[in-house]
Amino acid sequence: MTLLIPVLGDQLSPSLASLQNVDRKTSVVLLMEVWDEATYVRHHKKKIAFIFSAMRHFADDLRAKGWTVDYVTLDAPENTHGFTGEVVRAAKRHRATRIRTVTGSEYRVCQLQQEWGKKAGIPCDILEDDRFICSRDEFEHWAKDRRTLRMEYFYREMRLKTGLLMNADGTPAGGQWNFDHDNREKPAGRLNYPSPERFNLDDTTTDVLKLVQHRFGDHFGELQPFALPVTRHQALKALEAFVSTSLPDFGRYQDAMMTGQDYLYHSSLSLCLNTGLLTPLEVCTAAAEAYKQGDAPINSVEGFIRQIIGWREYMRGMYWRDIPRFASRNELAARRPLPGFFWTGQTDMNGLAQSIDQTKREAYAHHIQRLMVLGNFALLAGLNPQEVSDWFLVVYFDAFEWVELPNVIGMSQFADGGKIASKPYVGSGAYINRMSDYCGKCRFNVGRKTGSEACPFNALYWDFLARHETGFSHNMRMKNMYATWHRFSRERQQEYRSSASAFLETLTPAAPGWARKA
Ligand code: FAD
Ligand code: DLZ
Repeated sequence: MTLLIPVLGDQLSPSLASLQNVDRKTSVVLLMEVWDEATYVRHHKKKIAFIFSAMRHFADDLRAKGWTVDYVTLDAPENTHGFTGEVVRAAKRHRATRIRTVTGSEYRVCQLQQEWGKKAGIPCDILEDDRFICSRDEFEHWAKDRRTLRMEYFYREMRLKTGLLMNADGTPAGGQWNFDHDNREKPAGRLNYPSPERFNLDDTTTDVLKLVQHRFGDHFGELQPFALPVTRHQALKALEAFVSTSLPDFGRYQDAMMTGQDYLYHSSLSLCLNTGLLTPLEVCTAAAEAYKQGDAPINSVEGFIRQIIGWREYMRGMYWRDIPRFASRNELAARRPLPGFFWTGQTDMNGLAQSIDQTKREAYAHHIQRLMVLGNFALLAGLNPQEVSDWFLVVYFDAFEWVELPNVIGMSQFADGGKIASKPYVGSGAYINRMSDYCGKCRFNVGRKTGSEACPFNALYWDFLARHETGFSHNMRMKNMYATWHRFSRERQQEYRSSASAFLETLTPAAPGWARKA
């Protein structure tokens, strides 16, 4: 009687359902480094290194707790380089009589898991992933029969369910559910910015870095320096450091962008959350505790908790409602190829250049850089959402399809026709100038509206609204934008549109093969 327990690269939680209530003496945990997963898109080098190192450390932690672990490295001679092949091989190797696994976070992987039992010729139990706060069934129950599925109402349900930031009488702490309106400050340059907790390399990570440089050296991004948390212990230290140093100012500077400040007051905990080194509930509980102790204000703590029990859980629910169709949605019929500068960072638009440069170095950009610089540009320029989505899936250390896709196709590119966002997230150069210091150092002039010296975001913004007027003019949240557009003279409108066309003509498509093998 041997139970085989395959654990996937984003299931690195001691609390994982498949590891509970089983006899360790008759079980073998299987972790697999496989080429198929490392290359189905050509992930950023840092992301692969992080996942392999975290997997290897997780295996060591399990062994120290008395588990038998079979760890298949990428270089193992017989490695079939696919999940199914490795599960079948391990089932034979250990004469397994049963497989027990937690459902994959991505549709593609779940499809593979369905075959495991049949291919290995033994029963395979697929358990629910209970590390999320809202189960897929519970989300479906919330969503069915609703006309619109806005995050805010879902979030309130999650506040009630978890009791986070709730008063004893069922009212929200601080008297409001949402403090977003307090969270839009641009920091003055003189502030001392905190840095996220970073960690020294050990032998395991050093080996992984060599492997990644050797096998994935031609992937996007910089591998070194590498100092990410790769164990649960380090992830807990990173959480502690965030709560004590950054959380107090997280709220007011949440939307700000500053040259040379890659993280500002953001947590960069997404990679720990998405791989299971931390659970969403423990992260939120730590933040709520800081509020209770008077160490962080309500606008910061509420804003932070909303991102996790609100947006993160909601995105997962929306992903499972629409996948596999989600991946190919293109409701705005955007067809322009992704420009090459997304990969090289070589553009005169400073906000884009800065955001791409830090993405290359860190495999990280914070939410507003992703949404209002990179995503905003892609949407305004009418870039093909599937190419945009592939780019986002490759470049960020936290990018897993279940969370990347709804953020890109839904929230950022409006390619789902508005199921996630009630209006497109678009802004002209004025928005970027208000929230960052990028424009002062840009060769384009953010104050100029049209012409070759003007910030391209300005003409692209009006051109986007004009292109999609039929679709959006009835949207009440866009009424003011269209009212302004219609106050412009015909000539001025034409100038915006010609300026946008002239700019779009200058874009050179990316060479094939950056995101997926050509
Ligand atoms: P913080 O600002 O510190 O926020 C705390 C946590 O809240 C994050 O760690 C994350 O777990 C969660 N969170 C915040 N916003 C969102 C959101 N919109 N959806 C889901 N969770 C959220 N997030 C990913 O985890 N993976 C992705 O691949 C991803 N792709 C994105 C693509 C686009 C175009 C956009 C606009 C957003 C994307 N996000 C993604 C959401 C968000 O930008 C990141 O979660 C966040 O920037 C991670 O940095 P952080 O940990 O410092 O976040
Ligand atoms: C992203 C990734 C990478 C790069 N490599 C592996 C791997 O070698 N082994 C593994 O178990 N998981 C990897 N992952 C994560 C998977 O692609 C996928 O996101 C999860 O298995 C979904 O549950």
